[in-house]
Amino acid sequence: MKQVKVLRSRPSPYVFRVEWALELKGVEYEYIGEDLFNKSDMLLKYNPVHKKIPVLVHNKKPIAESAVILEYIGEKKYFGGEEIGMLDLAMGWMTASFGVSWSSKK
Ligand SMILES: N[C@@H](CCC(=O)N[C@@H](CS)C(=O)NCC(=O)O)C(=O)O
Repeated sequence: MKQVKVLRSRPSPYVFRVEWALELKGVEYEYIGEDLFNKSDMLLKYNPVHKKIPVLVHNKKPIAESAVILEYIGEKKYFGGEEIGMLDLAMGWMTASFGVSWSSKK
């Protein structure tokens, strides 16, 4: 079982940015698809205030709000690797979402 999960739904620019940051860091993660018209108990539990995706779950700890998630992923202490630049985050997910450079996930 993977330690990192992303509650997501497509298409969502917020989710793309988070997934792109994980790809840049080389972090393996599991997708958990959400039906935003019928939100799961997991989403309601992990993001009880806003009830929105994305939510990152790392070692059972939920983190909501894409900007907060990106900051968390960028921190060396959690996932190591290189620091992620703002340009990578701002632009990278666009190419990824069009299938230009997405490495392992289609
Ligand atoms: N400020 C949030 C916005 C996230 C957001 O708006 N997510 C949308 C999908 S793109 C959502 O979950 N909508 C469901 C709803 O509003 O009930 C973030 O940056 O994570």
